[in-house]
Amino acid sequence: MTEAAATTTPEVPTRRRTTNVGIVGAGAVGATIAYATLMRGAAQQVALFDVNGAKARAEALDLSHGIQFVPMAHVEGSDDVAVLSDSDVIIFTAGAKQKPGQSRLELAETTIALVRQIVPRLVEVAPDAVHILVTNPVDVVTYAALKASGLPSSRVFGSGTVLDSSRLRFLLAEHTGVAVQNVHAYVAGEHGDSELPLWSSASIASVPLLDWPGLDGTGLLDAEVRDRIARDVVESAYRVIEGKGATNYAIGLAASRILEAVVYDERRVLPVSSLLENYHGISDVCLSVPSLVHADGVGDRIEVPMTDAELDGLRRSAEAVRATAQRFGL
Ligand code: 6V0
Repeated sequence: MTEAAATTTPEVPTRRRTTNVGIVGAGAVGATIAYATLMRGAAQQVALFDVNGAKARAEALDLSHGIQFVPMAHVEGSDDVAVLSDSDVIIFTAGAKQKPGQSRLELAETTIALVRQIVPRLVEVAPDAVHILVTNPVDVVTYAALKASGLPSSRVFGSGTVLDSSRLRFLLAEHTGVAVQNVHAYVAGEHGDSELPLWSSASIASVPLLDWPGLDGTGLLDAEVRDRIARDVVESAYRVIEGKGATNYAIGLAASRILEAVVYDERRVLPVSSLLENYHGISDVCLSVPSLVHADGVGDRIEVPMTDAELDGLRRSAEAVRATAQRFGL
């Protein structure tokens, strides 16, 4: 054996290539998603795009001043969409706030016009990106973005009921006294009033939720308690907004968690909102159901077994979202 052949090359750690994340809208939600993403080290380049350039630049500067304390990253902000060039993932949070006297429907109309105007530009500057929509009404906005993008449906999906499911798990954990990590339950359907918890497939520490005996007989989950918790999930956003004008922290964490599932090709099951094709017979509507999220976006939807009542609820939710979409000519 020659001397050269005997020499072993020292192992050079393979570095993951840089992940670029673009955020559209540097408001309360967009800036908090950027913050959560940096804290979790999910991206090395974070770009904020907002029509309000001063705000985008200021948020980027503020975040940059904290880079010393998080995994390495670079943050930029601009009112030029080119700042999002070559993003691997784009998270869309832009939206007008409700003006005095403006109805929710009018607001939705403005938002959909915004999506139709911006999304084709995003596809131009970042042709390979996976798009995650957060702006409300998120299911209809996702559908509009998908149509405007011309991309395969796997690459355009909404944060959907990931946040609502996390609220549900929090409330169940509080009620039962079991850590939220051991509570497994999904909210499916619209991110909004017609959403529904999938009680029949939920479990706590491997015990089916509907059979949960309670710790020492406390924390039982009878129909009355379940109804109250389901109502709380829907109303909790209104309560936060009443107190502080917006919700940003939980959605910031939820969106950065979805982002990680894409960036790390996790195949994690998350209830994101995507175009359904014959999911329990439901088609051509963006709606949240437990789905695999990986590097190419959203993959298989999990056909969770449902009771007749749950299926009815999901179909009603699909109808509600479809009706709104049709109102805007989608
Ligand atoms: P915000 O603080 O008003 O921020 C919106 C930002 O969008 C502002 O900075 C605007 O300048 C910017 N913007 C407006 N038009 C454009 C444009 N054409 N191009 C670029 N930027 C633009 O709102 P906030 O951040 O509180 O909320 C953003 C959206 O997220 C709203 O639609 C919320 O309803 C929605 N949320 C969705 C949640 C979910 O679970 N899906 C949860 C919370 C909020």
